[in-house]
Amino acid sequence: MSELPGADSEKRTVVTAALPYANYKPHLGHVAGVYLPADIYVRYLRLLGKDVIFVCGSDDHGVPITISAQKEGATPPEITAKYRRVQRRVFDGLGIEFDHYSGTSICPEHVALSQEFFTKIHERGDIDARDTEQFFCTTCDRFLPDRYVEGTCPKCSAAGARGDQCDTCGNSFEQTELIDPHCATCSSIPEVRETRHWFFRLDRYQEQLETWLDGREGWRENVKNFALGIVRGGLPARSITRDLAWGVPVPLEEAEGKSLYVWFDAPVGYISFTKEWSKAIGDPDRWKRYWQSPESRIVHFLGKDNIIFHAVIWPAMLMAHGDYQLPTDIPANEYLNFAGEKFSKSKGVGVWADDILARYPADRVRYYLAANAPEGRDTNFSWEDFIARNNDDLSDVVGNLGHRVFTFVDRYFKGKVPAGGAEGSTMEALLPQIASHRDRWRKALGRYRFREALGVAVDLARVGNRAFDAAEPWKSRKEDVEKCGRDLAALLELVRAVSGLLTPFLPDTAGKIWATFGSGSATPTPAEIAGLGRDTLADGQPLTPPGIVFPRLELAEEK
Ligand code: B3M
Ligand code: ZN
Repeated sequence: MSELPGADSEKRTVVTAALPYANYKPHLGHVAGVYLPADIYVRYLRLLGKDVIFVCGSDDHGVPITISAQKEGATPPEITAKYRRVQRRVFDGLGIEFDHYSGTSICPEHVALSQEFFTKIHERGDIDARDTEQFFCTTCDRFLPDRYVEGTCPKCSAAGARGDQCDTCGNSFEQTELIDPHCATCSSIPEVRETRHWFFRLDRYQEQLETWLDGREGWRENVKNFALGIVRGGLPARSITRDLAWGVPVPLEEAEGKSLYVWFDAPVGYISFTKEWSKAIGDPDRWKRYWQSPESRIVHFLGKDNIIFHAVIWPAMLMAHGDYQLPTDIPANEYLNFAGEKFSKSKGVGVWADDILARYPADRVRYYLAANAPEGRDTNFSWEDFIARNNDDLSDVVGNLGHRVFTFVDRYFKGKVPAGGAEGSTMEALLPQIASHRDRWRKALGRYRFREALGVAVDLARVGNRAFDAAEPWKSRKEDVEKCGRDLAALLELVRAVSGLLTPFLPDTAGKIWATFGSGSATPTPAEIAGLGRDTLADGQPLTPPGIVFPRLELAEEK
C-alpha cells in the first residue's frame, strides 16, 4: 500500500470537531457534517495503528449562550452544563468517541491560554484599540453586542436581521447600519454610544495567509477557494472584544468588564482541551507533540459556515502567536438538508439525533449519514430514503451475504471454516478483489472521501453475493462438497474483509461480524487490515456467527 494522506507512519494526528455552542440539541445536520466524519476518520487512523487523539467540547461563551440562558431563565453556567450533558449523550449514543470532551467555561487551562493568545498578539503590535460606536439599550442598561440587537437588513431589507449579520442574505455589516434597530430583549430603540474595542489586524496577515492557503495541497476545493476568496477580497481588522461579562476577560486593565469575542477564544479551546487531557492522563507535556511538533497533523472537521474562522482567522492567530503549528487540513462539509430545506430549530424543520436514536440503532443512523454525506455538495435527508438505503444496502447486500454464507457453513460444515485454496478456485478469484477494495477504501479515507470509502465496502459485499450465486453452493453441496467448502471458505474471507472495512463506519455491527472469526477482538488490528486479501482463516476454525445484524427496517409510524 502506498503512503497516503493520513497514513504516514512517522506522523501523529490531532483531530478536532467544531465545538458546539452549549445551547442546542444536535440535529442530524450537525452529526452528518462534523461529528460523524471526524469519528470515522479517527477510527480509520486507529485501525491503521496511528497515534491519534480526538478532542472536542462545548463552546460556552459569547452572546449565543447569554441569550439562550436569558430565554430559559437560567444562568450561563447552568445552561452550558445542561447542553454539554445533552450533547454528550447524543454523541455517546451515536458511538462518537472523543478522547477528551471538555467545555470552554470549565476547562481550567482555557482562560489563561486564550489570554496568552491575546497578550502575545497584542505585544507584537497586531491588536489595536479603537473607539467604536455600538448600540446601547438604556432600558436594559447595557451595550447590545452581536445578536442582542435586531432590525432590518441594510443589504436585502429582510426583517429579523440580528446584530451584524443577516441570515436571509448571508451578508455581514456594521451593527449600526441595521435599519429600525431594536433591543432583542426589551424591544426598545437603542442609542448609539462610544465604547473602546480591540481589533486584530488581520490585514497584516493577508499576504502570509494567501501564500499559505495557495500552497495547501489535497484540500477540498470548496474550502480552499472559499478561504482564498475571502483573503483576496481584503481582510479588514476584526473586533475581538465585546461588552459582555460572560466570557474570557480581556487581559488589559483598561478593558475591565469586557470579554474576548467568542470566536477568539473558541478555537484556542482545541489546544486548551488537549492540555487538560494531557494532565488527566498523567503526561502533562503530551499535548506539545500534537500542537507544537512539525511531525504532527492537525485536522479540523466543521461545517461550511465555520470555514472563515478555521481557514482564515484561526491560522492568522496561530501565525501571530508563533508557538503552534498551523492546521494541516480542514475537511469542511456542506449541509445535510431536510426535505430540501435547511435544518432549523426555530422552524421545527429537521430530525434530532436523540429522536432518531430512540427508534433506530446508532449504526443505521451512521450508515445513512455517511452514505449520504454532504461532501462537496448539500445532500438531503428523507425518512423514505433512510429506510431504503438501510434495507437496500445493509439488509439486502451486506446482511444477506453474511446470512447466506454463515447458514451454509453452519448447516453443511458444522459451523467451521471449510478447507479452502486450490487453483482456479473462487478463493483465487476473490482474494485480489478483497485487496484492491481495501486499497481503494484506504485511499478514499485518507482523502476524507467517506461516502466513497463506505461504498467500496458495500461493493465488496456485492462482489461476494455475485460469487455466491455463481458458485451455486446449494448444488455443489450435493454434487461436489469439497468444492462447495472451498467456495464458502473464500466467501468467509470476503465477509470478514467487508466487516473490517465497515468498522470505522459501523463500529457496533461490524465488530459483531468481525468477532465471528474468533480473533478475540471486535476490532481488526493494523496487521489484520494489511492482511486482508490473503487466505488467513485456519481450516476447521469454529465460527460464532452473530445472527441477523441488519434486519429490514420499517418506517416508524410517527416521525
Ligand atoms: N460554536 C459553531 C456552532 O456551534 C461554533 C464552532 C466553534 S469551533 C471553534 O454552530
Ligand atoms: Zn433592552
